[in-house]
Amino acid sequence: MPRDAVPQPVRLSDYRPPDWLVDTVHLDVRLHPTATRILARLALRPNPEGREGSPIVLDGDELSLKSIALDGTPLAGSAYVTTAGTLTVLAPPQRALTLEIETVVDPSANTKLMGLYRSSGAYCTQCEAEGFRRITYFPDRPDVLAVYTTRIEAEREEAPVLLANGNPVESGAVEGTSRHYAIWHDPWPKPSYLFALVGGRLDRITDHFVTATGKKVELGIYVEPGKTERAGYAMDALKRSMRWDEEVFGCEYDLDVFNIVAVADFNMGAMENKGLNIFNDKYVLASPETATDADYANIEGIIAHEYFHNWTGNRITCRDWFQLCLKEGLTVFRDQEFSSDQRSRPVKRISDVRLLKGHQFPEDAGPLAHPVRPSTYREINNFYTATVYEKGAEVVRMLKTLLGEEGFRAGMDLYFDRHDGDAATVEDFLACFADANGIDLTQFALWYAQSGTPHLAVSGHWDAQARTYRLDVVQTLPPTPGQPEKQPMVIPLALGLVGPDGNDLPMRLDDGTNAERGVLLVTRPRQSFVFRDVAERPVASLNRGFSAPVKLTSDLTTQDLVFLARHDADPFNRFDAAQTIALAHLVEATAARRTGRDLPSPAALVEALGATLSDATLDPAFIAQALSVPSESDVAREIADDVDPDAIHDARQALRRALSAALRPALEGAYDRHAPTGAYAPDAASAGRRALRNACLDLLAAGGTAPGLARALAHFRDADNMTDRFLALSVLAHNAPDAREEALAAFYERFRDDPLVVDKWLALQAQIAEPGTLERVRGLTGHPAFSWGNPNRVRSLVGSFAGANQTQFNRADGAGHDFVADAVLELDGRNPQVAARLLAAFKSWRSLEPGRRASAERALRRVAAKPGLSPDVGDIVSRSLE
Ligand code: 0A1
Ligand code: ZN
Repeated sequence: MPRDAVPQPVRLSDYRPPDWLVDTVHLDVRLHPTATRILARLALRPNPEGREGSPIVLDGDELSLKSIALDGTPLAGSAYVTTAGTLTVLAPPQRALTLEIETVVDPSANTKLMGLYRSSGAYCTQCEAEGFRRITYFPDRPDVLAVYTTRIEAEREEAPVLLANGNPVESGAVEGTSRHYAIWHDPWPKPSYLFALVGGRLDRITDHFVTATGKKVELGIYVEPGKTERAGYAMDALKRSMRWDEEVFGCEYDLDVFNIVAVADFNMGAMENKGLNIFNDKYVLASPETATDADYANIEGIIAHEYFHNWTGNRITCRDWFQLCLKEGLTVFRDQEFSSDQRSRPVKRISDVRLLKGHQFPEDAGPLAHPVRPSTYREINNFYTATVYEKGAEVVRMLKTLLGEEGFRAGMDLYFDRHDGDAATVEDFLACFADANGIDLTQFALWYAQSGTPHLAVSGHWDAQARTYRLDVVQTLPPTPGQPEKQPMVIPLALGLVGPDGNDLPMRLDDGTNAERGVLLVTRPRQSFVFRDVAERPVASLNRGFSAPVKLTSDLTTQDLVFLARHDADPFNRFDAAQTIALAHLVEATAARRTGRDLPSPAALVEALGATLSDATLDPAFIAQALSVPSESDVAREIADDVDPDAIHDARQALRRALSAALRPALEGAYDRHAPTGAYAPDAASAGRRALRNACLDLLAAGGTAPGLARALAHFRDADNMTDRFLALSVLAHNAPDAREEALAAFYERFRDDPLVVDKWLALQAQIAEPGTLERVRGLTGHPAFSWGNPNRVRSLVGSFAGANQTQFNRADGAGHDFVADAVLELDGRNPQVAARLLAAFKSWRSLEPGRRASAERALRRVAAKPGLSPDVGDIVSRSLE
């Protein structure tokens, strides 16, 4: 396919089973830096469910075909045809047969990082979603499951380590040469997207795990030479994940070995290849000097995520890519639960919801909105989104809320039982929960089909005489691209009625039933729920634990919210009450900024946060979350229309300054009380203490007051770990223009040889909300530490500028938009996936005020007009402009 051909949309409704199946794949891969030879032997047979008499159509992309033979006989040129994307064997015998195909690829020239490529000299692969076709011709679709045997051969000097999926079978020297080989066999049938191999000069750490039934699994984590000391935490997280999946889901590991390889050049976070996970090294390597507490938590979560895919993704895979959420939403849910069990559940929930609101809600509200299960796509790489992952996880969480712990587990057990070895669909998944619980999930299934964030408007009415409390709920779902009309959803609304003493009142509905597990089922556009025997006016604590991914508005007063922030038994809502006060304040303050009116008073928020700060029963990590006021993009989302990022920034800065002044003694007290007591440890309790101390410092220094900055300088100087050092650096960079350059330079000098730390340095500078930042970022693209070829560097510098610097990306003069558009065009020829992700930063452009909206549109149109765009960027830009 020519690079600029706009691919035809693929539609879910067009799904047909494959015409040919592949039972086994034998690969012989001769690694070479520029000409790697792949000999593939495929055992194929016609699919009884396919179309009779079909040709064999194989996918291929940028392959050089050397030979092809059918049952040992070379195929005549007239017996097959190739196009840029396919190889078709014409009129094949309609029986089991063998194809032997020899291809050559150039891994050193592979800048897309899909298929076989090189990272710091090592060979590695990335096959999801459609990368296997860049290694050999194959029916590269997830419903073709085969058993793979892989022989890898390489110069021993260049690649002493040779890994592939499954179990090791044999290895040795290639007689009379400087080469060696290894053979791996994976007994579990798998789709091609789970294939992987690695060859290189790598160091490793090893350990083992004994499964619930007593089988010993050898564990290995491979890293660049000299970095083994930083792999220990990942290994620990892996073993905890393996145990947890046995205990919580009854899932046991199923091979003799489990290997992880960390590479420096990777398009995404990590990949769950069977028995051979390949990771972006950012999510493996950690030491107290180089990684923050957030990095440790990410490593734990992503190691778990990839490991959990072994059952949800690998043993049960997806029938087609429309079903991506079947593995991703479910596996995110599982990793969230794991981290909740390892750490503080409420704090984990708060940070997950922050992520959801910060990334998924804007996606759902803009031109790139799509259902959790899309019904059409032009480029599947563009659907590894917050909607498929994070909203997909919320949908699974709602199932659990609806069915309860036991009902949910029964559904999961049935799913594992019924579909082990299958390429399944969302319908298959839901049927397991429906069957195991004897319920109908037809309406619930709308969560997979309708895009957009539902809105719930709730009002409460207490009747003192009748001693009843009525909740009126109105449900709406806004139109989204391609979905002008919506049907009402099933919304599990967890709630509590909080009495004047701060305790929950019993909840009895007027039909005599208890609101089961404290959850109301909202299923209609308008619904009322009446509670009886309510002797006192309650305050409704709504959507507890964020039981449904909805935008909720209510008639709660500011006083009610302050009350909930102090007393709610549900920690998430306690947090959320203060955030709601802050958000309302910021929206009002932003409007005041734009019209020159006086800023509103932050007294209610000061009261709520003051109470939180002085509550000794609260977890420090929770207090830290409470202290961090909604982000600029949270405020932009709330305003939704005619957004002026500068006004938002000013309003938010003013609020932080006001909080800093009003809460100073309490903040200083908490800062001092949470000073480190011993050497750094990454556990949740220690991290929580640091988080609180750092949140206090961050507020104390807001606005650059002298005592706050003095504290920050001391914090920077005295830090003995990256969490503290980087927080202090960031406080200085944002608030102390005079101290900034020296601190940034000192930090760079110290960590210049450590690319993952340099990434933090790049990202921080890109986020400074000042007009000089664009020039700084432009300059940094020429810095020796920066490279357009490494996705982590690009995301840190350009991605942070576009995604985490609202005022400078959306500069009034349009220069921020132009810079990012130029970066996208620069990158597209090299790595379309990274370019397309960067371009998605424009997803909220329509909500900007007219001047900025016009400049964003101009930038997008300029991208759209460029000839030869990749399908990835072409797809994002056309949907953004639709
Ligand atoms: N399945 C992986 C995500 C992933 C998707 C595509 C990739 O290609 C570049 C890489 C990774 C996960 O969910 O972790
Ligand atoms: Zn995943």
